[in-house]
Amino acid sequence: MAAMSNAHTAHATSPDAPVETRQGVCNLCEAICGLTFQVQGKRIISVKGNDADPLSRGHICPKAVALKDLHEDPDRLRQPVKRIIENGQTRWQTITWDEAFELVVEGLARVREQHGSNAVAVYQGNPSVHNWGNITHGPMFFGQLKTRSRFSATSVDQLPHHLVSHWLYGHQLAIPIPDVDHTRFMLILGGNPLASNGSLMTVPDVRARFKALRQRGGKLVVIDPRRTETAAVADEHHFIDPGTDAAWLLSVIHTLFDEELVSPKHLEPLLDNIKAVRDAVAPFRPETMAAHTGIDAATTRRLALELAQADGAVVYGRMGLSTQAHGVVCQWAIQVINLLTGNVDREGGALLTSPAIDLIQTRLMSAGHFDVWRSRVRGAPEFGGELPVSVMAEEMLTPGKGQMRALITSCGNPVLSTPNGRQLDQALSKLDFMVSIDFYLNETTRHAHVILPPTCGVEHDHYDLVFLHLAVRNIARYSEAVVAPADGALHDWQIYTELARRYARRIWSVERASTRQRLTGMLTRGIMGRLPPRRLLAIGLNRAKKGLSFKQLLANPQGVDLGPLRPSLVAGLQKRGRRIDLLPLAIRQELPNLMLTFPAVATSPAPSGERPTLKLIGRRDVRSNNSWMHNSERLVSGKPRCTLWIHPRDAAAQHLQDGQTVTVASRVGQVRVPVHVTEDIRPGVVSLPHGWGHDRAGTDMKVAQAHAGASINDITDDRLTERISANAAFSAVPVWIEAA
Ligand SMILES: Nc1nc2c(c(=O)[nH]1)N[C@H]1C(S)=C(S)[C@@H](COP(=O)(O)OP(=O)(O)OC[C@H]3O[C@@H](n4cnc5c(=O)[nH]c(N)nc54)[C@H](O)[C@@H]3O)O[C@H]1N2
Ligand SMILES: Nc1nc2c(c(=O)[nH]1)N[C@H]1C(S)=C(S)[C@@H](COP(=O)(O)OP(=O)(O)OC[C@H]3O[C@@H](n4cnc5c(=O)[nH]c(N)nc54)[C@H](O)[C@@H]3O)O[C@H]1N2
Ligand code: SF4
Ligand SMILES: [Mo]
Repeated sequence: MAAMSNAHTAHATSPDAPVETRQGVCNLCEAICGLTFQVQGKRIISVKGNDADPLSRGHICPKAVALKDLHEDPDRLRQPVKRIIENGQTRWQTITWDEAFELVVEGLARVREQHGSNAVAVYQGNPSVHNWGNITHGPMFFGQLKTRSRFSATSVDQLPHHLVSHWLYGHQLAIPIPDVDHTRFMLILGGNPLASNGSLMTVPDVRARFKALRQRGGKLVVIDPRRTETAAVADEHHFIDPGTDAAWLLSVIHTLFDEELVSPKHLEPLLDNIKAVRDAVAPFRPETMAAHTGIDAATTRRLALELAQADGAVVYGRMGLSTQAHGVVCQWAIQVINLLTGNVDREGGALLTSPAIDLIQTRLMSAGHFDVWRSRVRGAPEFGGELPVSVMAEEMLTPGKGQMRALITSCGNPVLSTPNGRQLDQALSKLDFMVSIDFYLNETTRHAHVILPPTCGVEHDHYDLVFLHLAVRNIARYSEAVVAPADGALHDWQIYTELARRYARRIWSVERASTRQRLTGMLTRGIMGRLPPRRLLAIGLNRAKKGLSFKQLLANPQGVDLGPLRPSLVAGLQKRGRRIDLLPLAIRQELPNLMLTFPAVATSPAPSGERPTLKLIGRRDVRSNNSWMHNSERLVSGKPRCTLWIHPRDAAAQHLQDGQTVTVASRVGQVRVPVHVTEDIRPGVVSLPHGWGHDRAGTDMKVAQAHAGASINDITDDRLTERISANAAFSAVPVWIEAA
């Protein structure tokens, strides 16, 4: 690829500029740690945890320091670029924002005119929820596309949580958060907060919090096919066969009934269908399930008893549970256990938060809807207006009416992060038009015709609309930008504002709209374009009437403590005259099938016909952040982290030595990676982290290329999905290995 003219003077600064201290935040993961930066002009000198922060209390991990690397990265795009093909060679040319916006609007509008609005697809990746300008101003643009072809990282992640909360508590974001600071019994399945720093549970400094849990006499139990960093600090760890958690959780519910441990207490008057649940779980005896899960019946019965008897207990399940064939049943069963033991909406159990800006009460986020329409090719259900991303490539590759021909990606790298990424890679190369809002030329954005690069995290302000909703303690915290952006740089929200304005003008020059529609649109865009996120926050706080003002937030950049989590769910439901139906129809229908589908994995024979089938699972590392912080030398240096964990028994069966390179093959493809032979993984299971595979041609991330690794999603399977929601099923993918 030709060199890019990419002046990276943003961090240049004069040596005699004063050194200043600024309080900011790390927006890389859900822990949202408060940070103290030392800056000189536009140069970041140091990054430290902020001891005064009421939530993160000084916590910091290696990734926060890499915010400086991201800011200074010479490979980071700082001006829009367009892709040009000259003599068969791809070249990226820097263009003005004006030209870029016009190209994008024209490219999208043309596809819409020729093929209809659903031919334009959208994929919004994970940082969309870590960068509030996307939430405040993105909808203004995306709404105008009037497309049903919307996708996001939700369907490779937490979709089952939303669906279950939507059913049980009436809102997709009504997700009860573990009261880690007060619980006396915490059972974690499929989550590794010591590496991930918590998810759907914003819990910075989690190591200290777990230590405190044990010091007050509480107990921490981990169920995971791997002996994880979290398992290492727990009282107990039990290996489970991947993909079988639903059977185990159902056997826990069975035990609660069987041993008369059901005691919903304050929840009792709200619960419907308790008896129906008892009947539905009757076949799931711990004694029978043990053969599937690998957890013996005595352990299951004991854990159910300890859980029921603890004065404040909580079961919590994350990624490893949501992204498996029975992810929805898993997340449903967890809620049912917490409800039947009276642990929802009580101190030490699981509680809703009371954020200063409440996305539920303000109706900024919809309650959610399910299966109102389905995808064209496979018939997968929508949730909340989005289709599961496992179907995105086939919708682009399958001809016919409604075929997707244009794509907008924002904050996402689906080529590395969605199942069967190679297929998507191909599909993207065939699109009529693609635009990416991203500051890297990476595995996904290299297919774009135009890339619009926003500012990076330290260059804009923050208020965490999403993760303050999910935090284990209520706080409010507004952080100003740490360093000023380069002249002419645009924030994500400004990009959306401009796209919205120009797209409306372009579309309405040919499409019909009523005068009223036009006027409302113009008014909304006119007002929103003048209101940066911080002004909206000030207005929101004012309206919320919780006695907290934007001025107060400005005066307390370390954050304002709003206290521990307090019961509010029951009162909220009662106010709305709502009850909790313990057995939603889809679950009622699914449970009888559950046993028939074990093992919950594809059964195609091994390519060689002989090699044993192993079950592939994922892994996160504290120094890695999904697919995109790999261009920081300080994070990727050292031992290679993209290794395949394998048990000594399975290694011996194929005469593999530690460090040896193997080929891992699945139905959809293969990768080559070194093995790490370890007893920390269950026999029959192998584990590979995601987000790697930076050796594709045409990217421009030099550090990442030098530490390429391989992409697990070249072997995960777009046909393996969660049975109800069609969320990606990354756990228990059948694979075969062979010395390379
Ligand atoms: N350092 C770092 N932190 C991150 C991220 C990152 O990439 N790096 N990503 C962020 C994001 S986007 C998210 S969503 C969160 C996710 O946060 P977590 O859910 O805590 O993520 P993981 O560390 O992947 O933990 C998943 C666990 O599930 C286990 N597992 C896999 N299959 C099964 C199974 O079938 N049953 C059971 N019981 N366990 C299983 C895996 O071994 C692993 O330990 O992390 C966030 N934080
Ligand atoms: N096999 C397997 N696959 C997985 C997972 C797994 O555990 N196993 N985990 C899944 C999970 S939980 C998630 S959340 C997804 C994540 O996958 P994605 O959401 O698709 O992508 P990320 O890897 O988070 O990449 C983020 C992209 O956004 C860009 N970016 C960063 N900040 C900003 C910003 O402020 N504005 C804009 N416009 N762009 C920005 C980065 O340059 C990068 O290109 O991966 C999923 N894929
Ligand atoms: S745990 Fe690390 S990556 Fe996550 S917010 Fe805190 S400093 Fe950032
Ligand atoms: Mo995620």
